[in-house]
Amino acid sequence: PFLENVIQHEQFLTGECDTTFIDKTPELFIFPTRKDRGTKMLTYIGNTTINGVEGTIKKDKPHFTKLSIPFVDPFEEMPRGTKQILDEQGPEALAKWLMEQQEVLLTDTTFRDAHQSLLATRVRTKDILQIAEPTARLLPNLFSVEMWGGATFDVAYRFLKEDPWTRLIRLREKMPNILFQMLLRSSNAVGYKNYPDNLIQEFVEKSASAGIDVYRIFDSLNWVEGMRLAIDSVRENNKIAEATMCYTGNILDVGRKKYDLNYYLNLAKELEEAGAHILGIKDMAGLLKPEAAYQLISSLKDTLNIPIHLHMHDTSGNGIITYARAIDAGVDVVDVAAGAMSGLTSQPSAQSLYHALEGTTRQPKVNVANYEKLSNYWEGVREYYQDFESGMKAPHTEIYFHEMPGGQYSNLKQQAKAVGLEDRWEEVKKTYHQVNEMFGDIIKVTPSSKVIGDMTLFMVQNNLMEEEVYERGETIDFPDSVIEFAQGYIGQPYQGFPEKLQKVILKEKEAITVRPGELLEPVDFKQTRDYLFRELNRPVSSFDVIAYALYPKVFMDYNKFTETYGDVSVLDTPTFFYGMNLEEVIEVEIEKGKTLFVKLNSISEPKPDGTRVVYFELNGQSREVTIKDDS
Ligand code: 3PY
Ligand code: ZN
Repeated sequence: PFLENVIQHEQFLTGECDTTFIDKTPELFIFPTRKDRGTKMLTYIGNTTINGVEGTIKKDKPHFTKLSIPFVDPFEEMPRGTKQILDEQGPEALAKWLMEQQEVLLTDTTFRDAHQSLLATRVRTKDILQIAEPTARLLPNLFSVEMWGGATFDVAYRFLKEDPWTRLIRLREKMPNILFQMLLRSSNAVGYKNYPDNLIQEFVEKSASAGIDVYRIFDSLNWVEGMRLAIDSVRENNKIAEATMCYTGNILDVGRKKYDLNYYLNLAKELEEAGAHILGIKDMAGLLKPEAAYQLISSLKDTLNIPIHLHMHDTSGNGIITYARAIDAGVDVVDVAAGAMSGLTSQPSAQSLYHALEGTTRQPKVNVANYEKLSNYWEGVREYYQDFESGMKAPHTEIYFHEMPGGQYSNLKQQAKAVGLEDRWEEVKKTYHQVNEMFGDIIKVTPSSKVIGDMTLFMVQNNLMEEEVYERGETIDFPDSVIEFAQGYIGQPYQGFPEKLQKVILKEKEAITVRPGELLEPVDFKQTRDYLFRELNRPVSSFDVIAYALYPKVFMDYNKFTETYGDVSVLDTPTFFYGMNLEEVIEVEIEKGKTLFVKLNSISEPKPDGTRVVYFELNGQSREVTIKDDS
């Protein structure tokens, strides 16, 4: 632990250590007390068996078929990939290389957006890690793998009870050849509000050192002022700034002027001037129609000197045609997911696109048979997460009407259900459209989409009509996110706020027009570290400090959880979600080379105090834990 403490120490990491370093850092000599990992783990399994896990339906653990992990030879040399181009030649050379390729390149989003959009972001590190090396070896020609950022960071701590930094570091070890890409919400980082500038800079620096190469940087209102700091930070770290415009509306609709072709061309030019190595187009809801894609990409190709990377969701079912037209127009990279994790609210399928482009000069250079093998693996894994499926069974063209982002659809449906609006889902979608109009037709993506979503549920729940919002606004307590939006705390919408509505929401409150980050006190990292060290009584890394600064409560709850239950990331996913069935035996590798065998023997009837005793065998020895039955 001493060595671990030292190498994580901020001063040590800066390299400014002399012989007084050890004297001045007595905390390095405090080691965490060794707790009984076995008991903690049995407590988690016992509790999950009896009480279930938030978000899943409590039931006996279903039978799952064995996962098929494609065989790859770990002793063979790792094939070279885009990561080597970046590391050896830098981001500009990588961008130039990209423009020189004849075929379209692919970003695989299976590790991030695909499961964020299909399975409420619940895919655990264990399931990603064991397919990481096969992916690196079987698909070395990918442009990048999107595997971090967006909601994955928060959900890892909050629901999966695992550390997202560990996911990044361990995946990096397994995949040294392909660029790692993340989604960065500019001044919202991987959170839902604006953070101080120094936190954004620190986040970029530390994530870059831990392994991120490509940053897809967007602002939820397409407000370039809100993106500059993130773009500059990425450039300073010699990584790839993929400055991104979010696509909304429909440039083919001549009646809808706000977001027309010129709007996007001007925005793209501004982003190029702001330092983008690549221009990202983020069609978070899947609204870009095929002909619109052709016109947009063709015009951008005439306007820009940087490559273009297109991201979309396949909710309408038109994803592949849109991609095909975008590819005809010269797009350089598109986002796809492994077949079994593609389609609907996720990205279009990699294999479908491959076959769709047969006979053209731009067919991607990936081995489609290898993609099928990886896809088979994901088909099995997806079963584990069946309780998180949204229930959408077929393409939804109504997306063109409500414009809800792929990642929000299942989430909002869950939220609506939680507040008893399950039967009024149709009304919710209509109101979502109406609220967008009330707000002046804004870009809708995290966190601005949350503002629209919160206002929508608020209006439906309270049976509020639009006129009533204006008439009775003085007496209405609007949701916090809506007030913050009207205050300018998530940035400035294109063409401003609708004045009347803003006034009603703000009441006595003032609105700002500057970048919120300018007004926020910088984070004191040293003080935060000291505080965490005292509270957690364990070595504190820079990663912990950032996580705490982003979401203090979520991070502290996560730590409290691990104090009680230990590191549950080592459990297989069915056990993590459903606990164990009677007489079942599982193997848990708690660290490399150290495996525990766990058998669940029996569970007692509840005692008068509501507890049950759960009887296990741990490596052949009887063990019992007492669990409160919450039912
Ligand atoms: C995110 O911000 O997490 C998104 O995926 C938005 O589309
Ligand atoms: Zn997306």
